[in-house]
Amino acid sequence: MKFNSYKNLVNASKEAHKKWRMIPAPQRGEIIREFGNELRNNKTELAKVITEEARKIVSEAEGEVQEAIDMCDFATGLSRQLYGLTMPSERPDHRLQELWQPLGVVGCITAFNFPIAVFAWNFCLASVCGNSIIWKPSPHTTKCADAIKRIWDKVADEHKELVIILNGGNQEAVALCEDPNIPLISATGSTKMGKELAPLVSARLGRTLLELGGNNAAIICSTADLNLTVKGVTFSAAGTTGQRCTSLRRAFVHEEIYDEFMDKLHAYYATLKIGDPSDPSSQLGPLISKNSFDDMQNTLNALKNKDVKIYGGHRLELGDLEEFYVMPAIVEVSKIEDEMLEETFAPILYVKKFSDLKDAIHMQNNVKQGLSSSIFTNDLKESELFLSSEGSDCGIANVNIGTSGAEIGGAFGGEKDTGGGRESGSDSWKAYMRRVTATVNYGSELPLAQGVEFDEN
Ligand code: UN1
Repeated sequence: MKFNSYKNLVNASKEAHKKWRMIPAPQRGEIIREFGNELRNNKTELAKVITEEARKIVSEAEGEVQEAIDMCDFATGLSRQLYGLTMPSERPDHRLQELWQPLGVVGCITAFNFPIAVFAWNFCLASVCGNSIIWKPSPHTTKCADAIKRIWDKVADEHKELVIILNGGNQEAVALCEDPNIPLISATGSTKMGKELAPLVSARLGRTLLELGGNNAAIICSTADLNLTVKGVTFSAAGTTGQRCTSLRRAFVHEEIYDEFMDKLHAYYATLKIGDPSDPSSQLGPLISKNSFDDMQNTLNALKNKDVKIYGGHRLELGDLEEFYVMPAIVEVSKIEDEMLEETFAPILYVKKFSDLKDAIHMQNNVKQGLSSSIFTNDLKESELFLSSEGSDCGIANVNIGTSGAEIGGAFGGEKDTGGGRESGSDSWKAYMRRVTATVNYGSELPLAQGVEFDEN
C-alpha cells in the first residue's frame, strides 16, 4: 500500500501497533515463526537479491538470510520469555513487579552491507515485543527490502502494516528522527551519520539504538596457531571486501612471529578468488560504489609518502566486469599513522609489530570506535587479560576468531563512537520496550514506603 504523505504512513504504523499489541506475545511469536519459515523457503532467492544489490558472494548472502532466519527462531522463543522481575516488597500485602510494555512505532534505519539481517535483528525483537516498525533501508538495497516486505505480507494477514517501508535518503531519516510519534530510532551506519541523527532524537528526548562505525583490531600473540590465525584474519579483513562494520582494520603482531605471520598472510591473500559475486567460486566481490573505491584510494594515497609498505589496494580489471574490484590492501606500519584511526569502509589492513601485550591492548583500544576485537593466542593468561577490565574496551571480544561474523545469540554492538547500542541476542529486546514498575496493594491498610507516617491526628 502506498501512502500519500509521511503523516499517513506514520499513522498507519501507529494503528498497526495498536492492533498488534493486543495479541499475546506467544501468538506474535507464532507469526514470526511463520515469517522465519517463509524466509527458509525463499533462502536462495533472497540471497540472489542480496548478491545483486549489495554485491555479496553467494555464501555470505545465504549466510545473511540464515542470520534473519536465526533471528526469527530466537524471537519466537523469546516471545514466551519477556520476563519481568518480581521483587519482595517492604510492605505487608504488597507486590512489587516489573512489567515490560511495547514502545509503539520503532524507526529502523539500515545500511547497504547487511540489507536483510540488520532489519531482522530489529524487526524480530521489536515485533515480538509488540511494536510496529517503519523501515528506511539503504537506497542501494531497496529490492532486498521489497522482497522482505512481500514475505512479511504473505504471513502477516491483517498485520501487513506492522512493517512499513519508507524509501529515501537523509531527508527521510531526519523526518523519522524528529518525529515524536517514534519513541525509538534504531540506526546502523557510519559514525558520521549517527552523530548527525542522534541529536535530533535526543532533542525530543527520544531513544536511540545506535550501531555505528568500528575500527576493529586483532592481537596476534607468539603462541597463536598461525594457520588458523591467517584464515581468521583474512576472512575478517578481506572478506565481504572489507565492508562489514566488524571488518578487521588493524592487526598487532608479536615480533617473535611477525615475519612468519606476514609470509603466511601474503601467501593466503595471493590465493583469494576475486570476481563476480554470483559465481559461487568467488570469495570477494566488488566494492559497493565508486565513492567507496575513491575513499579507499584516497586513504592509500595519503599513506604513500609515509614510512609504510603498501601491498595491493589497486583496482582489478576483470574482463568485462565494470564494477570496482580491488586487491585487498595490506599496509605495514612502523608507528601508528593517522589513517589507522579512521574507519575506511574498504579492505585495508594495517599491520604493526608489538613486543608487550599491554602495549598492544593499549593500541587496540586507543581509537574512537569500540565495536569488535580479537586475540589469537594459546596462552590462557593472555586471553584472560584481553577479556578482563584492563583488556579490550569493545562490545565484542573474541579469542581465536576474527573480528567479524558474530552469531545472533549474543548482544551485538559496541562502545564509544560505535554508539553503545546492543541489538540481536541476549537481553537486547529490552531496548524495544518500556519498563513499568508496578506496586500492588492487596491489603486493606495503606502503609507508606520508608515507614513514612501521614495519619491525620
Ligand atoms: C554489520 O556489518 O553492520 O558480525 C553487521 C558480523 C555480522 C553482522 C555485521 N553478523 O559480521
